[in-house]
Amino acid sequence: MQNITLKVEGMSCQGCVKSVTNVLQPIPGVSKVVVTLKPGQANVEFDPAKTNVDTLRKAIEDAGYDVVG
Ligand SMILES: [Cu+2]
Repeated sequence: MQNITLKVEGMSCQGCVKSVTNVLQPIPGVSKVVVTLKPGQANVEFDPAKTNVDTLRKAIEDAGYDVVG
């Protein structure tokens, strides 16, 4: 298992937190998702054999938020 914290910009309320959580959770290989508003970030635990950071990043961006760093 690999654990990464992505900096997410554009979240303004708990609804956004839920949206980001909801797009990450169903990705195959993702086992744990903790999204926080302040600071705006997503901590994700995933199986690197099944998914990767680019996939996680793209899912967040497709939901309308920016991943920085
Ligand atoms: Cu919101």
